[in-house]
Parts: sequence; structure tokens; C-alpha cells
Amino acid sequence: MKTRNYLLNSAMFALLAFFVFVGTGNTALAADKLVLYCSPQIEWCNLMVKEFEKATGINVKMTRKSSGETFAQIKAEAKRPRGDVWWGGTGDPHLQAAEEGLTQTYTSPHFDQLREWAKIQAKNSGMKTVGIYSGALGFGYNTELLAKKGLSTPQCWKDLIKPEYKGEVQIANPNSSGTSYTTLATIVQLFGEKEGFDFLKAMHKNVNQYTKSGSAPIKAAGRGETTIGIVFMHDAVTQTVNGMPIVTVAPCEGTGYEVGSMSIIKGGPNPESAKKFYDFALQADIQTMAAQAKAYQVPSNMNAKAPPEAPDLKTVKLINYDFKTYGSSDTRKRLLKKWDEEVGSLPR
Ligand code: S7P
Repeated sequence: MKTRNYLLNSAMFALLAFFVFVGTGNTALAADKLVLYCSPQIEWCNLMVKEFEKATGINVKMTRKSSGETFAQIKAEAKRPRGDVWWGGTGDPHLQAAEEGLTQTYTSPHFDQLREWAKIQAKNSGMKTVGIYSGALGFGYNTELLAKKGLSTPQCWKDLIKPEYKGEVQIANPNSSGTSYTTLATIVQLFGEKEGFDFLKAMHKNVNQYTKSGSAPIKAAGRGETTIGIVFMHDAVTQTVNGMPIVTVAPCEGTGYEVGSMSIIKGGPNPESAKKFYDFALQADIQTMAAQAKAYQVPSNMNAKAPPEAPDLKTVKLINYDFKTYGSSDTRKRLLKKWDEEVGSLPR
């Protein structure tokens, strides 16, 4: 009798589990999880989480941090990784993570649909990272503040060291921010290391604050808290779309750009969910959704639609940014140390 009841209960439990499983309408088990480290704008991170959970039923635990900060966290957790996927953020620290063995190789079935720059990023890392979007560096200014203060219109990097802009420029700290590290590497590539650091030291006198996050300076400019913010051009465009009096500038000397990247963290707790997210994030229809979050980067999937607001990179004078060198562990560590010693620590 006891055995019959036991068998009956087990059968009922199995039947119930089957209905719950079918009822969810997807192939994930309730226990499927993903720990996502997200570095682009929070609105886009939230949208990706919502859409991925809807499509797969996998429960996502997401934290948003800047690129340099996320790199530091993954490195600190290397002995016991807690994250599964690092999605977005500038490509240089993703390359450094690959070189330092913090991320793992993976080739998505969607790889062939990607633009050349996204594939080159993957190949440069031995397939440990991949390009998901691109965007050019520049700056934006608040037209109302500029007029009120009677300042001239900045058009070039070299304009930003003019004494008239004392206290008017904001940029992030390159240790925490991928945007700011891209600026540091761009200036060094454009002007050479000696002249580049002289420029950064001179600009330091005009900087009112080094923020933690890369896009913070243009948000501050939108609110009228600083006149000029050095950021990716697409982040300045978002402010204009939001109704702020911001004009975006592609610097006259030329400028660098990012290959925003994605990597699977080596030894992460949910490797199967990680691959599912990776494939999902490379799909054309998913990349096209970025505009819904007012994210105006250029998508890496050739079949994704670039938002009409995205700055047209063909009209911007782009330098031949050397990702291999400036994403290497030695160069990134050396330049950040030099920036701390020779720029960040100077009085203003
Ligand atoms: O806001 C979007 C974006 O500019 O942010 C990413 C960036 O790495 C995150 O900000 P940090 O500069 O603070 O690291 C870029 O990849 C992305 O285009």
C-alpha cells in the first residue's frame, strides 16, 4: 500500500512538473540563470535583460559598471568567477581580459553575419571576445552655456586647452572608464606620446571633474553643470534626442573609435546560459532594438538596422586605431600609470 501511494505521488509530481515546464512556453528550466556584467548605458542593459528573459525564460542577474571597473572586478574574481558574460564596454579592456586568460574562446553561429571590424576584434583576441557595436569619440557642448559665457565654439581637440575653457571641460577617469581610456589612447596615437601627454596636462587645467562613468560628462553638460563633455559621439546625440541643448563635435584633427565588445568569463557559474546570451546578443533583430533604449552605436551584425540618429562614421575623420597595441595588457597598464603620475595627480 505504501509503495502504491509513493508511486502515485511520484507520478503526480512528475505530471505537475511537466505542466509547469510546458506552461512557461520556453525551453528553460526554472533553475536556469545568467550573471551578466553590463557596461553600456543602463537603459540598454535593462532592455537586453528583459528581452533575453522573455525569449529564454533564463533568470538574469545584471550589474552595470563602467568598462575599466568591470575589467578590475573580473580580474579580482578570477580565482572564483561569479559572472558569466561581460556584455558591452570599450574593446580595449576586453582584449586585455583575453590576454590575461580571464575570458574564454567561443565562436557563435552568427559570426559570419558580423562586420569586418567586429571579426577583427575577435581574431585579435584568439576568439575570446567579439565586436557588438562601434562608435566614434568626440565631445559635446551646451549651446546655452557657451552663449551665456561668450565662449568660442570648440571644434578641435587642441581647442580644449585654450585658457577660455578653464573649468569648462569634463571627462571621466581613464582607470574606471573605457571612454576615457579610448581618449587617452586616441590622443597618444594622434599627437605622439610626448606631445599627447603635454596636451593632457594642459587640458587638465580646464577639467572641472574626472567622473567615474564615461557618459556622465555629457549628461552633466545637458543639465548645465559643465559646458563641454568629452564622450563617444553617440552618447552626446542621446542628450540632444532627450531635448538637451547639446551639439556633437567630431574633432577636426581626427578621432579614435571603439569596438564595443562581448566576452564569456572563463569558469563562470552558468556556461550554457552564457553561450545562449552570446548568440542572442549577436542576432540582427536584437541589435536593431538598441534604438529603443536611445543607444545610437553602429551595430556589428550586417543585417541589423543602424538607428538613423547614429553618427555616420563615414563622415568622421577616423584614425587607424591600433586596438592590438592599446588593448594589450602592458600598454594599457603603462599608460594608466603614466596618466595617474603625470596628469591625474597634478594640481589644478
Ligand atoms: O554609454 C554607452 C557607451 O559609451 O558606454 C560604454 C562605455 O564603456 C561605458 O562607459 P565607461 O566609459 O564608463 O566605461 C561604451 O562602450 C558605450 O558606447
